[in-house]
Amino acid sequence: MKTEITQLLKIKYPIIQGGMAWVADYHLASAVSNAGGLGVIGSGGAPAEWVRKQVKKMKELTEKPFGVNVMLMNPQADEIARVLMEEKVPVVTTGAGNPAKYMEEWKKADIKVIPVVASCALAKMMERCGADAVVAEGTEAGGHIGEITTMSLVPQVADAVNIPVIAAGGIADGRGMAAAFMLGAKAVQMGTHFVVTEECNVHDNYKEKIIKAKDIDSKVTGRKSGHPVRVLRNQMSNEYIKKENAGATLEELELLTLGGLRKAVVEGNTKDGSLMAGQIAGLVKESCSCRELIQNTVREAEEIMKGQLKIFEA
Ligand code: TUI
Repeated sequence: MKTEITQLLKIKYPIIQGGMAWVADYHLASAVSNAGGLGVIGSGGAPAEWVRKQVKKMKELTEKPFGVNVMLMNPQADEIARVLMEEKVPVVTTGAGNPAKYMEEWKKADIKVIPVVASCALAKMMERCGADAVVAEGTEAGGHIGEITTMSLVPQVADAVNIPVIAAGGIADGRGMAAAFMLGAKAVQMGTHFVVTEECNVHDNYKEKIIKAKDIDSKVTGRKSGHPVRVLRNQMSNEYIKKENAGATLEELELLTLGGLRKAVVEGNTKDGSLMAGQIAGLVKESCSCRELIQNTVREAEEIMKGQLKIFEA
């Protein structure tokens, strides 16, 4: 399955693994890269030296291309940006902000830069700054999100820029991948489905919550504070939304989410933790290896695209 993205990133399949904070460490990312996708280490709110160690481990475990995601609200983002150049990381993705100030240096260091965007305006600005591609992430995604759905965002971004577009948000199988191609994407980024893979080291309780989730089980916290985050519904999200609607202060609300992702990923605390996951969690029914997930997704997408005319036969 050759596309502009497989050629740009020198990977076998046009599947990028979302660089999920706390979730996507070198274990998951190396399994994805070794299976022919692009594994991405999620640096989230971690310190720069943690990122350097992760990258070194990654290099020991794979000779394939890989990436690191920089979460731009991290107070250590500047230091991390430097570590990625020093370690000659092949690909950088960014999230939750505007990476313009790093782009020139990253490009000089020969890094492929792929910002995650939730609007055409940021996509166009990133193209002007020299981005190699963009991930257009719809509001169906888990974690920190924008407002526009994948179905509306991807074709608009594809028309707005000349660099290749990667679709994200609501994609967990070959049907989603085929749909993304129809909308103009040249690859997909998946997060939620990779959380439940065998190589992903999150607590089993977190995986089980995703596997048991139904279509309507995700909720968005923080809409009022301007930092909307999609999580699986639990005691924390219920309380958060109740307090948010009652006009609680930001400080009060922040107390509820403080360290929430760590609680979910490390402790398996499904009551108070932030179980970040996308709306597509309801489709995720079982765990498998990263290789199986990637190959099944690609096979299903290819079969659908070959059989497209059948849609009109009924
Ligand atoms: O970044 C993500 N998803 C994330 S980051 C994250 S870590 C976190 N932990 C606790 C609380 C909050 C975050 C969990 N999930 N996705 C990429 C993404 N970027 N989605 C939306 C955006 C985005 C939104 C607004 C990017 C830029 C932007 O505006 C930039 C600007 O300045 O115009």
